[in-house]
Amino acid sequence: MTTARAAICHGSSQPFAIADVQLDALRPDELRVRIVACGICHTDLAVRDAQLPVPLPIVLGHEGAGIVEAVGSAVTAVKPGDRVVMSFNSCGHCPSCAVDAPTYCYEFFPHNWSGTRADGSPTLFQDGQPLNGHFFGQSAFATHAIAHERNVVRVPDTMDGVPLDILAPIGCGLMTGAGAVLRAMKVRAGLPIAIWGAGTVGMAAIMAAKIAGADPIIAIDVHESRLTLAQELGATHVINGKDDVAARIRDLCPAGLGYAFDTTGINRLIEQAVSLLAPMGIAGLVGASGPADMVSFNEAALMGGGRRIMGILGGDSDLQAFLPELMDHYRAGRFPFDRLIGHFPFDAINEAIAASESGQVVKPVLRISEE
Ligand code: CXF
Ligand code: ZN
Repeated sequence: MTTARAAICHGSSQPFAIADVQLDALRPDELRVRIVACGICHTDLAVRDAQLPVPLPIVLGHEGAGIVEAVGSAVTAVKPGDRVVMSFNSCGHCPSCAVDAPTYCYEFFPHNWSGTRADGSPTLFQDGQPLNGHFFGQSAFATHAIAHERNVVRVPDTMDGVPLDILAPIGCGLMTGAGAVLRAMKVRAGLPIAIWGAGTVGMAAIMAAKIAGADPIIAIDVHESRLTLAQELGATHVINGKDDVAARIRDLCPAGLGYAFDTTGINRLIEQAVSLLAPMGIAGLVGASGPADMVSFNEAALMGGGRRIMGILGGDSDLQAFLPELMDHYRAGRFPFDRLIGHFPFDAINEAIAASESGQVVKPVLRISEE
């Protein structure tokens, strides 16, 4: 067993507490990563707040980056010493995985949210007792994590010199926003897009919309500081959500939107987004609303105009192909997501969460060990 320091989440009533834990021995298809940095995502906080069916207490963290320390006998894709970024896990053999759409893995829950390996065995222990972990096949709020070939991506040598504490968050909200634009909706040059919500996912969508050549690129948020940053990252127009958003969009795009992208999950805004589509327009939905919520839309307009509503998870990302593509965009200056990051020491995990919740930092990243 390997000893690690990990931040344990006991629920919303207590701060995360850093403690010693033990990692199980590696199985043939697993690898151990020494974590250098890990981003904090709203999904971590949704688990803390018991909004997702993930068992507590648990070691969270699903935007880890680090150095491979050891590999099981069946692992061939990476070797000790490799720099890797981590993302969600998947089974590799269901109908979705078979068409390289692993975000829709039929076995997503056991591989990511069960608190154990997919077969139910624990990867973490504390004082000899099993501890929930293996969150997104990693649990990277820790100095070390057990991961899999399918949820780690070797950082290409072209990225030498780009630190892991910048690359860490690439495998979640950033790929979700960019993948929604580039992979799912396949945004075409010259068509208008509006993006509701300028957090990590929305900002990634704005940068990707600029890469795709969308025009205009309209960002909507209620925080002026985010609208300013959105403009710096590629938004051609910004609208404060407190204003009359629909009227402003109709002014800017009288024929309607080619793409309406909602990252908020607020039903009123989803309905607004759908109502503003041009013929053949696509409404991409990535924000999570309540599990029992319903939205409504006008069927005749949707059908008659060939409009589409598309639910998108994880930007339809195929990790091994898409994360290196995003890293290339970063290196070329087209995807400057480092502008969103605020760094915190591992011990300051609770301060980092507070900075995210107050809106002060778009993407907090914990520095866990030296690269
Ligand atoms: C996930 C959901 C499943 C695919 C990757 C991204 N969201 C995490 O916060
Ligand atoms: Zn996430």
